Amino acid sequence: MSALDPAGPRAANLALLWWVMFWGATALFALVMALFALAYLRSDLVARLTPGQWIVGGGLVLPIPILVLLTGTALVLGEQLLPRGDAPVRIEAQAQRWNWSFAYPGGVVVPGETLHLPAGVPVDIVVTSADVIHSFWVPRLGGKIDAIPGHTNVIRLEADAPGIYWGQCAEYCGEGHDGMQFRVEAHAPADFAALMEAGQ
Ligand SMILES: [Cu+2]
Repeated sequence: MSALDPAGPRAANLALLWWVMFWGATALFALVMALFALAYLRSDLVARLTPGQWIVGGGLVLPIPILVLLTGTALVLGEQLLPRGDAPVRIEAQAQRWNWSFAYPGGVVVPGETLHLPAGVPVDIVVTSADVIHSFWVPRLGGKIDAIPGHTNVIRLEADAPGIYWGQCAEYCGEGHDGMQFRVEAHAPADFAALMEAGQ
């Protein structure tokens, strides 16, 4: 159930962003440590820099390219996650302490507490809550979104291939929160269509 083990294009975006942030932070840390070491080992060299050079170097030259890179990556990758237009499939998910229920288009009922999806196509999940604020999260398929009573939030997910994935409530909601998992099953599109047919 790791967000760093993506199984769909949206989760892949998020994992890539994580790695960019991780390596960006690592590079910055290494740079600061190198300057720190330099100050000890070659203090004569460091002492030659004027305060103005420190301010321009450390306050402008160093952070601007890094901020442009990190913010730019976050904007481009995050933008691609937005649910633009209508996805081919729209499924409602309702959270309640401490489980999830799912409703399919056309009043289709699928027994069990599994969220069924077609693989290879974007799916919009319309998320709400019956009681307190929860959060809908399937780490391997996409980001997370709040489940708020009296309000619906839409998140778009996509699974590359059929398989079983797991979701978890990501907002502390009481003593049953840690057990508030749900099973997600992605089917080949024909199998998903058959499942919807059978549930009518
Ligand atoms: Cu919770």
